[in-house]
Amino acid sequence: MLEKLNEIERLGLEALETVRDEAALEAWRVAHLGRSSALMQLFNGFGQLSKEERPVMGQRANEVKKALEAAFNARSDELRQAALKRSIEQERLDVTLPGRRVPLGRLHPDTQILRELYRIFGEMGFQVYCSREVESDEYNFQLLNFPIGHPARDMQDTYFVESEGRGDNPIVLRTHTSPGQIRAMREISSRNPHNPAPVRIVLPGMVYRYEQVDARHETQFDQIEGLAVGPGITFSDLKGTLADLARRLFGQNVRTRFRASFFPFTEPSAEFDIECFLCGGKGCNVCGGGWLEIGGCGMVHPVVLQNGGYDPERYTGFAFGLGPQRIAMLRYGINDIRYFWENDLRFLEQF
Ligand code: FA5
Repeated sequence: MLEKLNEIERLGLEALETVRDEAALEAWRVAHLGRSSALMQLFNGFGQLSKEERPVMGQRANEVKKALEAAFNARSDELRQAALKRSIEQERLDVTLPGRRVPLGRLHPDTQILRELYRIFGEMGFQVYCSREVESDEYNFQLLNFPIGHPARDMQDTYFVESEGRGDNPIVLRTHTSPGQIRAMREISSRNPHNPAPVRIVLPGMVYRYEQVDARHETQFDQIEGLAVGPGITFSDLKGTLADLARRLFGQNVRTRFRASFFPFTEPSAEFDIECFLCGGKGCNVCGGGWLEIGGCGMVHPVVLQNGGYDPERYTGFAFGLGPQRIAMLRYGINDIRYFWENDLRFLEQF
């Protein structure tokens, strides 16, 4: 039996030499130290030994068991160390590699131009007033002196969102920022109806029209409305304000012009144009004839003043509605307005 024990020890230690990974090590443990291993079988057979033999064999069997366990633990440590070494070598962190660039966002060109407009108008004493994007027909048209069926509505053929049960006052996506004029005047005049405070505000925001889309027309675009109401405001104030705006945006030598026009809510009315920088005034597919229309403007119509709570006998005012995207087109040399909302990074990354 002693020989058998020596054999078990020798075979076990030899087999351990060939173990190269955790799975093989576990298989070795089951084969050489597990319940059905030759060694354990021997332990089970000790009952049949004589009294004299039992302690001698028992001692030797325990020595073999300890030797195999110690060899197992040592091999297990070696394998763990080897695995660690391998993973350190293979997954080495090279701290000298340049980091991955995190793409940074930036402000949309439309937001950039709007912020510049807020700054310029702020310096001129205008406050920013926010009005609603979903309007009623009453505010979008009627209170601005466009009665039902007025032909001037055709210029702003539009999106009505809810008509049922609302008679002559359907809900509409606003077609211009001008309804904000009424909302602002009503809000300010309601604070002191007999002696309302003067108004000097700009109203930015999205507007929506059913439009034939081309290089300078979109169906969704933004406007920035301006409104100044007070005693003694004249058309010269309007011209001076817009000409000054153009100089602050494009420099002292910018050429501007006012063309007579018609809006039901201003009288007299004009269009405000800036010489097209894209073609140098020669005429291109963006401007048409060398000038790009930037906005409409005029003196606030007496009916509109009245609808806003201002007595037209005591107050006058001017208003304008500009297209910030058209301004950005001239400013940044963008030759098609459709680029603005296409979300094409090749366009957006240029600003
Ligand atoms: C109006 O919307 C008037 N509410 C402006 C106004 C305000 C006049 C206050 C008098 C007093 P108009 O439709 O011309 O006017 O539009 C004004 C500006 O918005 C245009 O000059 C242009 O810069 C811009 N705009 C108009 N239609 C489009 C469009 N489809 N796409 C992009 N920009 C447009």
